[in-house]
Amino acid sequence: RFQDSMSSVKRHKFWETQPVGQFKDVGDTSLPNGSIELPTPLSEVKQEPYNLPSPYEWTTCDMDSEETCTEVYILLKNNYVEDDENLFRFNYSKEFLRWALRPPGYYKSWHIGVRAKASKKLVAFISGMAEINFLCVHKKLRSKRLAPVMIKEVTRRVHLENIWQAAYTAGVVLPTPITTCQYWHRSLNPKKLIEVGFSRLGARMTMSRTIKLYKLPDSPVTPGFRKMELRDVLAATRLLRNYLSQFVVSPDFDENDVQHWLLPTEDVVDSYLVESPETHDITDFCSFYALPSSILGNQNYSILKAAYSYYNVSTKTPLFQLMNDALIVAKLKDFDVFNALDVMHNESFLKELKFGPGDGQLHYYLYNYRIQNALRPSELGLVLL
Ligand code: NHW
Repeated sequence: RFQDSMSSVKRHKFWETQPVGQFKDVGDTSLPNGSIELPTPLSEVKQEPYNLPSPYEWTTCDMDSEETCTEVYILLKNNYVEDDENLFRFNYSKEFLRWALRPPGYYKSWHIGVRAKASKKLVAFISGMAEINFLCVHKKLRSKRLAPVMIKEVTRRVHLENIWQAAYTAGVVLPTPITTCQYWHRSLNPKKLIEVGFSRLGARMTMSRTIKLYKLPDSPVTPGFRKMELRDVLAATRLLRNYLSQFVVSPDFDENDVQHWLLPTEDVVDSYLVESPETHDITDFCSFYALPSSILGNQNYSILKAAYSYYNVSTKTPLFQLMNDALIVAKLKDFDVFNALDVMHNESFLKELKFGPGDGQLHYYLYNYRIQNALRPSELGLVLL
């Protein structure tokens, strides 16, 4: 077959052994949607951890401990995801990590670290929330096949809780994405973005015309637009559950989840809603999380402040107007850029609100669940951190 794309020709020695959609099965309509492997009795799940290369040992990272949280923070700050040109690296804050890793009902045993036995230095990390995230191996230990052992170990610990599926995203192509999304970026501080190499001055544009182009009003325009509070959790949960039910893949949030994931936490996550001035009904909702990146090797700036669109629901305020208000409050909070994926109904406002397409793609995956027909990004109702 001559039409195989590069990615489907490439061998994946590890991923070919795992219960995930395989490239060779793409287009085979005889395969059913759903679980690839059936759950096994818990007594048959391997009881001991996988073996690591002998200089290393497993550690469970206690995220309640300030010291351990700092170790995880530093590992990720120095070794986690960079852009293709190595200009920026994610810099998840400690507060963010504590929030992301301790949702309602989380398992401490799913915060898995690897230490060098001799120095006790933390050299790798992976975490499970049955959403798998923060897989990171120290730069000096790359390409030693440590990642497959970590993935097998997190899988084992998830299985021990009688959970058999998981979701994850990655910038790399693996067998087999359920959908591939694109990041879009809305400049809030175009001058800084251009100075640090995040964006470029457009053709036939001057700096002052660019600044004018991205200028926003000083305050939100929608009457009744305000920050979400604890008393809004029930209304926000209803709004979100109703909205998310239309997508092929989406989270099943209850009130506890909404309180944890969406109630504003300073410098971590922010949510706003529209309360009708007449009826006091909550009609619309928008949210974003704060994920700064380190700027590598710039004299003037060390941190890029980025807001990432999270979950947005409009029932009365047009979505583009709601998101325009989200941009306004993000700008007031001094974010440099507002990022959004083309998931859910985001396509409908991206161009109109002057987002530009990024070069990064984000692939979404499910572990042990086959979806034979790839989804369109707009059929996906899931945002991972
Ligand atoms: S994506 C962010 C991942 N982290 C980074 O990019 C940080 C910088 N990079 C690194 O630290 C969000 C290393 O490069 C890592 C790979 C550790 C990525 N996902 O050890 P080796 C997440 O955290 C495969 C999955 O030699 P390395 C999501 C690769 O294809 N697999 O490589 C995490 C190859 O396998 P193959 C990935 O560079 C989801 C093998 O690893 C991957 O030293 C995890 C090579 O290993 C990635 N991002 O370390 C899966 N990157 O078959 C969860 C590479 O191709 C699954 N690989 O030969 C679900 C589990 C739970 C199930 C429960 C039922």
